[in-house]
Amino acid sequence: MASDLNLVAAIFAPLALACAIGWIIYARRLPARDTEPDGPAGPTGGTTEAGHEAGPALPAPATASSATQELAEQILGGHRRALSRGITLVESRHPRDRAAAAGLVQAVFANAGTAIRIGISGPPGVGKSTFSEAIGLHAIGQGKRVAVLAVDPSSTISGGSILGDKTRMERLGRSDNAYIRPSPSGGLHGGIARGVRESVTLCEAAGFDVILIETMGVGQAELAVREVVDLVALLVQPGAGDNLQGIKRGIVEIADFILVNKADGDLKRAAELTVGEYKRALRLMSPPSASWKPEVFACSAVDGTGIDHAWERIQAFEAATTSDGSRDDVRARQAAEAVWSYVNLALRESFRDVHAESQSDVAGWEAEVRSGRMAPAAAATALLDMMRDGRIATGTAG
Ligand SMILES: Nc1nc2c(ncn2[C@@H]2O[C@H](COP(=O)(O)OP(=O)(O)O)[C@@H](O)[C@H]2O)c(=O)[nH]1
Ligand SMILES: [Mg+2]
Repeated sequence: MASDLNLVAAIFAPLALACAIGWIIYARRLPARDTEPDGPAGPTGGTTEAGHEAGPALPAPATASSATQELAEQILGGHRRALSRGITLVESRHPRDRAAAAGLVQAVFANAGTAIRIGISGPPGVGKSTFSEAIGLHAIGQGKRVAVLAVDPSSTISGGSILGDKTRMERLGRSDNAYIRPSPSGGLHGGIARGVRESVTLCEAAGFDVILIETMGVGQAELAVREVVDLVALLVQPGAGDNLQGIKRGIVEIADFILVNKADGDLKRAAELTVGEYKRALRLMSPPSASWKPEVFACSAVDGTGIDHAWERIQAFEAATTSDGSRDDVRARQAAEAVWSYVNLALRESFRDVHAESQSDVAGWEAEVRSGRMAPAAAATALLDMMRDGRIATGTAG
């Protein structure tokens, strides 16, 4: 015990000394940096002259630039190219786009929130894209306007799979009442692509009242999509008898619907058996929402079996969760959660965009942690202190 403490002291004393010296050196450089025309200053600087000290500040994006305002109006007018440009903006990884993206979303925000948001999950090849097209066309037949946001895992690897999805949804893509947007999975944060929540808002503002979000078939994304949708439909393969053992319980637990797809041809019988197995398995699990008991049924995205039923049950879900208020509760929680996810992301990015002089510090602390010399929490504290001292480039809004 005592020797442990000695060891810790032996490791930390030089580190603490190094940090202290580092702070002194950097603190002396601070004034020079504060004069840079670098947009809003860091958390410790410039707040008084900006007048931010009076109460909770209103979101800066409320003052969208005229270009952003124009784009917002075009989106509200239902212009597809504007919608695509808007989505590109909210997906952007450039910190300099962040303010414009937030301004755009804020400018249309009052006109959003109107769609039913549906997550389509399941392993690659199960038929998510085919199902999205089938149910999308069905909904359009019922007078709806449908947007599909497809996050493709393989797009960054093969570069070709987005095209594959587009061809798969060719019929839907031809409809004036559909909008299909494949998103590269490159900008993942928290498992879903960057900007998905904002893209949903933009699609709603453009008048789409059904939003389908096809997630990549990996566990993390399937859990994360729950943060932006009202309901999750999990597609599974027929004949899952043996691999029912291997079902990722967590993923089944987030599903409001389990759809055994490909219930056609030779697989019809297997699909029915699989439905029974999932129904039995679900009885042992707790439903994701108190106001909805998950449903299991078979469908075929190819021959259309069960698609009308799926749509009818989705609407039943919508009716049940809007009338008891649970949908709004869920959305409120999602939105609040999203605030912290952005803060999280922006903080991380601030460290990525750290001032050149401090870059070696950031790298140094990470190296200390990697090598096992420093505890992660201590490094995080040191990094946050750096930010408080203004040695991090937080002025990325411009
Ligand atoms: N037999 C049959 N094949 C299907 C069905 N749905 C999709 N497929 C096929 O399964 C393959 C993968 O479909 P896709 O929609 O791209 O799957 P995703 O990776 O989950 O998006 C394609 O060859 C589809 O034609 C279905 O209901 N029945
Ligand atoms: Mg697909």
